[in-house]
Amino acid sequence: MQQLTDQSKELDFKSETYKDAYSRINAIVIEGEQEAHENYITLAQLLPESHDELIRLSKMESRHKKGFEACGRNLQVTPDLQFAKEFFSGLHQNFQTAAASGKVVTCLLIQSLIIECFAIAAYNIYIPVADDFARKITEGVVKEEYSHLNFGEVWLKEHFTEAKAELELANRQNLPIVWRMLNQVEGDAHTMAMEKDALVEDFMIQYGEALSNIGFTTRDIMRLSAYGLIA
Ligand code: Y39
Ligand code: FE
Ligand code: FE
Repeated sequence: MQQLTDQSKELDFKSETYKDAYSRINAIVIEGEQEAHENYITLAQLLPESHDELIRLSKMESRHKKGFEACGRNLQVTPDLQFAKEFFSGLHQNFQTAAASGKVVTCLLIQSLIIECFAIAAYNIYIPVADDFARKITEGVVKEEYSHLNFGEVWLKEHFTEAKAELELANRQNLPIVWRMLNQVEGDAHTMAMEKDALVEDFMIQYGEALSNIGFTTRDIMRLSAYGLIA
């Protein structure tokens, strides 16, 4: 007999209300995994010494995408991919611009820190309130997202002194975008029993820990995190 949390008892995965919210959140995750796949291919070109490792990560991202497409089909939901493309356009644009000028530090901050922490927070909060099919898929995916975050942490830690100023600027330019993204999906996330407060808390814990592992002091982390608030 399956154990149900208080929250998941109230969820009707087949209701039109749930499926409507799912059409956007599922699309965001599918589009996010697709862009992550492309971003790691770009990073593989920018970092020839880590080429094979990054191609391996890019392949994981396309498997994640397939998994989440199956979650949508399982609930008979058509993902709103147009909405999702627009949702990611700010971070997408900033990643493309940075890649075009060889700014690998900015690319790593956007994909391997910000987007991975966003994914880890969202997946951790989703798992306890997901349908059985999606929960199993998401549990497998989130484990791999930690390894993607770890790649960024290790590389940036090794290059911390030279990377510090670029990281600060990239944080300032991209963290407010994440806050706006969260505000945009607050209502749909709520419909799926994922509370914004919990998403923000989990994101800040992951992101703060990552900055600490890279070499930032607590004081730096407070300052860097504060830029999220000006969204
Ligand atoms: O590295 C990855 O696999 C990340 C691209 C995937 C994106 C996940 C984005 C999740 C945001 C969901 C927002 C729900 C409230
Ligand atoms: Fe992924
Ligand atoms: Fe990832």
